[in-house]
Amino acid sequence: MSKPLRELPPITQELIDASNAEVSSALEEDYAALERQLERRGVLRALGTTLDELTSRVAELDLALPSWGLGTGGTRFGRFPGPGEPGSVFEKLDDAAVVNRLSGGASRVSLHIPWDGAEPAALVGHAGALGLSFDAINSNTFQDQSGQKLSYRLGSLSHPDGAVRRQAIDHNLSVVELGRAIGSKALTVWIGDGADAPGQLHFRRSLERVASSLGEIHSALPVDWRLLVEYKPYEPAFYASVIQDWGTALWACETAGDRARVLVDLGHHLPGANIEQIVAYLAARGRLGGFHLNDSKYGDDDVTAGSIKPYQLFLIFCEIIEAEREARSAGGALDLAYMIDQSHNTKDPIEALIATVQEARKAYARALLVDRVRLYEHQTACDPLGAELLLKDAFDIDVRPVLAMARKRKQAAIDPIAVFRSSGYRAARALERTADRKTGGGIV
Ligand code: LRH
Ligand code: MN
Repeated sequence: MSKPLRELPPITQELIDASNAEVSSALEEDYAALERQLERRGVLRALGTTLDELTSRVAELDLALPSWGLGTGGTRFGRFPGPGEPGSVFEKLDDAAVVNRLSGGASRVSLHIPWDGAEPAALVGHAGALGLSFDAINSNTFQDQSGQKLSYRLGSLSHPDGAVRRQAIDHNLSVVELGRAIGSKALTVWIGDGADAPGQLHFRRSLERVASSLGEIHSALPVDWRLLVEYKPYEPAFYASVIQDWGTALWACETAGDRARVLVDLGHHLPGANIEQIVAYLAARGRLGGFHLNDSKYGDDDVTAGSIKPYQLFLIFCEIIEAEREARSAGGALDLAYMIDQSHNTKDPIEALIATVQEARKAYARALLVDRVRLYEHQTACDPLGAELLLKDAFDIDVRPVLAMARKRKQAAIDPIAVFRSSGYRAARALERTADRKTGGGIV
């Protein structure tokens, strides 16, 4: 009999059940109405599925939370810490558990080292008691740590100086060791390496150096691990980034080793980039590793996924489902890492992350409702409007009863944000964590 999960007062199962009891009959009504509508329109019949099957598939979509997204984010112009924000990796895990308990869809956390460095046993123990586990672990050679011998100011895994590359590779290997001890199965590598001026970099040699460094890291990975290589067009480098786009990351992965995969951070694309097309191509090469979900209007804004471009998020999930069908029909499966990477500068991080789980599941549910057979017919018949309207038909379905039912059936909150706000969790943490800071509890 599994040990009951540690409660996070004032967020208790009792509070969730009480809130659900108030809104459950309205949900049942909305769910039944949606089922009748989709049956009348023949949508479920065409897909050969039922609304309950769809709801269980949506409930399986579980996102990994970024440890760094549970505190208040900031920009170079400043950071305005919110009340009761977490001051240690353990307090971040507590808050992550609240997101999971209320949303029913975020049972893993992605750590960033050395930001979250701690004793593996303590991490596993604390997370386990909360019903959490660890997803991909992130290395960091885009900042210098105190006591570090060589600086990453002008590069790390691509640095012309082999000693700097050695130091960066060793850091990644030590992160893998910690990851192995806490149960992670993947290493995420994002490097800020690049140039601020034309002529500063030898493009080809820089790329070859980073691919060889990644190759060394790949060969040291445990056999059941993957290496996730994240690309980014600019920032912190403002003329050229060594791993600037999906093609470069694909090249680096194919050079580094067969368990290297490309990580698609939605914010790491120049305006106008067709991300769903990139996802389709990476999957076709068998090198799609996973996502850092977020949204953006301008640059790498790291705002809440689906808050600016929900249709793009829907189209991305359409390509994921298509790639999954193709992988399954070839006897394989896609094993993607669904992680969030956001910076919450003005929103409560817990609320924003709950909203993100909902937006991702909303996009996924709508994409599951696309009649692919008829879509192929429109594509084969070169009927652009037929194809477009078919996608819009799915996108326009109000799937919120499915999302709420998926939460209810996982004993999560039918209305998670309302429960969080009415719980007073943040105020309670504000009292407790401020007191801790004063008495030196917790890490400032
Ligand atoms: C780089 C990035 C990367 C992380 C960092 C926190 O912009 O997306 O994934 O290491 O944000
Ligand atoms: Mn990222």
